[in-house]
Amino acid sequence: MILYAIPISTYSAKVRIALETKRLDYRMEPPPGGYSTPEYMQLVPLGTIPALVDGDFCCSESDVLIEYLDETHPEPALLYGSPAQRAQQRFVARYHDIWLEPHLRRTFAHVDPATRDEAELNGHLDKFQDRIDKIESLIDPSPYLCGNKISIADCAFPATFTLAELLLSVFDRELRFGPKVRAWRDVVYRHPAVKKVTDESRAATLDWMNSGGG
Ligand SMILES: N[C@@H](CCC(=O)N[C@@H](CS)C(=O)NCC(=O)O)C(=O)O
Repeated sequence: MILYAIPISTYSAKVRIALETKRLDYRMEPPPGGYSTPEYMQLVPLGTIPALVDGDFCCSESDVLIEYLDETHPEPALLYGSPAQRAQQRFVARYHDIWLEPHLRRTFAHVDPATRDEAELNGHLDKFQDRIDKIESLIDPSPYLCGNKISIADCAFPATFTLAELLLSVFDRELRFGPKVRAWRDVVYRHPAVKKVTDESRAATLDWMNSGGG
């Protein structure tokens, strides 16, 4: 399989955690021509990473890819338990993508102090922190977010929090995590697939930041 991805991409890290958890063979390649280019959009119409190629199959959208991997390679399952448990796992995964991560993404435009709008930046940072606080009422880690094993729910948050910690230090802010998220973080970053992928994405992000973030 080929995963079109780059090491600093948090959504790519999310799918890599699934691939590594399932111990699948894959090759990570940068999107041909770069993401959102006409060349890449011939392969992946939305132009986003990650995208997965598996024989004739070529698709994007991280949750779709994880569900595809779960159907084609069921063990270990990343959606498991009763329909209600699986719905909760999808819900928490979706909470990350729709309600939490976009507020972090909106801060990217303010990394350069020369073009920073402090009021707008603070609004995004406050909202991102609110959405982290909200997680406390959505989960009951046991010890993973939705059960006793890693699931689709656990795949996206690790790289987003790693990036957030690096980025917020640039803005002189600190992330605050509630007790449930802290307990989950103590466990999840020790999971071999999560550790491997987040160690690599942290190193790549630091290189990118030290090189001026261009
Ligand atoms: N909803 C998408 C989001 C993926 C995404 O935003 N990827 C970023 C890189 S982390 C990207 O490709 N950005 C390029 C663009 O938005 O054109 C998913 O879950 O895969």
